[in-house]
Amino acid sequence: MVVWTDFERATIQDVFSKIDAEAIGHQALSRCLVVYPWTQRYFAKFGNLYNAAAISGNPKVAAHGLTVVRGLEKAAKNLDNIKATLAELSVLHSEKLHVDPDNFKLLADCITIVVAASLGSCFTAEVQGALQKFLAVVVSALGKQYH
Ligand code: HNI
Repeated sequence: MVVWTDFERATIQDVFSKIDAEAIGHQALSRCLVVYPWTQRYFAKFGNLYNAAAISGNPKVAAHGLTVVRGLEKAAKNLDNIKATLAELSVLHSEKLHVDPDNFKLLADCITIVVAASLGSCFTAEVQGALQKFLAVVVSALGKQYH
């Protein structure tokens, strides 16, 4: 089981209370689809992903970005049980969506970047450490149901 310090627990809750979930989700998913264009293949039914402007202007990308952050919030509320909390989501990504689990880390890095930009000087090295540890645990949990 993952051990969390009091600082990490408080920081993770603080980050999720400070960020604008809709904006962060939208920006992170848009960035992922632009920086790692192969991730677009999973979102064929979203329609126009032709270039960066089309991606960030696509309402389905915005809506799905928020869905991703809602998933992260659920994990943040269950820090001592992230694996079980995300087990169903892991099965979905593996068995139904067939998402290559390497992509989880790529989206997690985009989330780190947009949270950093949003929090500015509040995003200290210690805050980054806590957030990246949290995201690494989420990435691992999402990959758990892959065989
Ligand atoms: Ni992901 C659906 C959370 C990474 C492709 N994804 C979801 C849902 C959540 C979610 C929540 C909605 C499930 C449901 O409907 O029951 N995804 C997350 C989280 C991460 C993540 C927390 C990592 C931080 N997903 C990824 C990545 C890809 C991805 C990296 C592909 C590159 N996800 C999808 C697709 C769907 C999806 C595709 C279905 C979308 C739809 O609308 O049908």
